[in-house]
Amino acid sequence: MEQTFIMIKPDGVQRGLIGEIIGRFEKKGFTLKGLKFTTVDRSFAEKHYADLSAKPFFPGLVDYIISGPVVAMVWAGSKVVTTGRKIIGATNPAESAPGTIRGDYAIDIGRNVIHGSDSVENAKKEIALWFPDGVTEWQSSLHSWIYE
Ligand code: DAT
Ligand code: MG
Repeated sequence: MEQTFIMIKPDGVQRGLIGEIIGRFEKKGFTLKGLKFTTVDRSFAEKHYADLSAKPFFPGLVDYIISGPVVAMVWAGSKVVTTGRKIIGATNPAESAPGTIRGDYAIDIGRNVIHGSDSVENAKKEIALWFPDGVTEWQSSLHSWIYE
């Protein structure tokens, strides 16, 4: 099954959105495979966002990600990378549709509550970075009620 890396950013944690966000992925039918409540240091955050290192907002982005605890997760399911991005909404909350996480809970692009991998390839890289010891393999007993 396809996997994606989802992270509730420090603002999402501080604003008490952990349960709400996990609930959206859970109720959709995706399967939780990894979960970690942690803070990361500057060099780790820079590695996670390495592709954006040339952007003018990069230093502020890294400061924000290391400013408090985050919830790092691996979710599995059919097309979970693309569907996860749809659940999250557009990068800029001003353009995120209502009903998406960013559309419902964020205003500024630099406080957009949640991260989700943008491709299967990047999901693999991000999962390897955040969960070097692997994830928890299991199959939900609901599987046959969610997939035909
Ligand atoms: P996404 O998080 O939707 O995958 P991204 O990978 O392009 O978006 O950028 C990572 C994060 O960087 C994004 O969630 C918020 C921040 N960011 C992106 N573009 C920005 C901009 N123009 N100004 C400020 N922050 C920005
Ligand atoms: Mg991205």
